Amino acid sequence: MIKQIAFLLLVFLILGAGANAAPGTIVNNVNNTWQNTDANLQFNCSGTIGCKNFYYSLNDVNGQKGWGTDGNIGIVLNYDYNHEIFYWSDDILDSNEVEKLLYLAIDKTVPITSEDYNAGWNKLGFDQNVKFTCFDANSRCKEIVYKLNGSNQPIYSVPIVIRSEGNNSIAYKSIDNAGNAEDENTLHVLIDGTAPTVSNTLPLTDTNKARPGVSFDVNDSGSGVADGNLFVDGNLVNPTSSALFGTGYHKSWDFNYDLANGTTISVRLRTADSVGNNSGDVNWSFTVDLEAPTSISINGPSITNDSTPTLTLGASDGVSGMSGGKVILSCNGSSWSAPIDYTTSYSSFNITSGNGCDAADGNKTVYARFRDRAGNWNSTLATDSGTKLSRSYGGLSSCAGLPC
Ligand SMILES: [Ca+2]
Ligand SMILES: [Ca+2]
Ligand SMILES: [Ca+2]
Repeated sequence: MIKQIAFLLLVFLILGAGANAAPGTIVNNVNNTWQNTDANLQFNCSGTIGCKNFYYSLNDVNGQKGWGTDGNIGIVLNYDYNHEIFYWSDDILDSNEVEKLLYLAIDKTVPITSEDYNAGWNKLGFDQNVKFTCFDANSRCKEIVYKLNGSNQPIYSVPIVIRSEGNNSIAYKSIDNAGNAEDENTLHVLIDGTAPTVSNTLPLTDTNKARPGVSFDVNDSGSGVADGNLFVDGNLVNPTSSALFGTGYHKSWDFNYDLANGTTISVRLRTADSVGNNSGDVNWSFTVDLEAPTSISINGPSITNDSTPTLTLGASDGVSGMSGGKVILSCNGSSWSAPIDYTTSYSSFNITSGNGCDAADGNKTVYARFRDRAGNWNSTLATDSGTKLSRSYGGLSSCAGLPC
């Protein structure tokens, strides 16, 4: 029995001395998820009698490297792919290791977000949906994040609904499963609920022009003025919007024939912005006054020691009238005071200085010119040849020029 055991042990030792265990290759730096950087794989081999060759198949391309003496082989993967690597080693007695397989996924490419929304101006009262779609060819999309008017929002999941008037900004980007983040994009949802405003309607209530220009300003805070119809005395004078509106929104239209004195004209303007908000009718009217004031007069005290004596003024006007009219005064008929509102009694004109006046005692002459509300002066400003009234003053005291 002992002999039999000894024999079996001897056989085992002999067989064991002649057998050779295949080498074992391991790999480091393997990331089991998608990564957005290059992969530097480090292979190491261990074998009882020394590793000889390293064999690999990278994405069906075969390669071979000798182990040499350092026992370390590196392979760099630097492009997007879910890389498939078969690898094994043999040793100096050509014992082959069983083939091994690893996958390594690289994605260095950012995802792309597409958007679906109405890019132009929209009318208030209608929901505006903004839909985002993310595309990523490798690791696939993880999430879409966005900010609405600068405020961070929950992860995008369903179409965003915008209802607020104004310029609503949405900044957004997608992120993939490897952590690649797209550069932020911004879109704008434009909603306009405010009608255009009309201002500076001219002429005012009266004009002194026989062919006045009808003009107005239109502005719109949102989508812009897009349409307008101007009616003068009930007649549509500018039937097309392009003729009315451009970039400045100040428009005018001139009569091409003379209007008679006393004619009253009514004007109606209808405007709308680009999304249809309507200003409604804007109405104004004016009357043509082509005649200067009449029955003009100026009177003052016959003698005074007051450098600003009370002047009694008078004028009448047939169409626009003197309410809102003006007066200018002068001592020589050529140098005039600034216009003052028309009044029948005025005591602020200094007859001893300025406007052609001097400080000397003696007779003074004061000239007056009158303008009606529509702007008609009773003579031109450039000369004194028009209608003027004068009044002589005398006997200014020795303290002339000073209120004594
Ligand atoms: Ca990607
Ligand atoms: Ca508007
Ligand atoms: Ca008049």
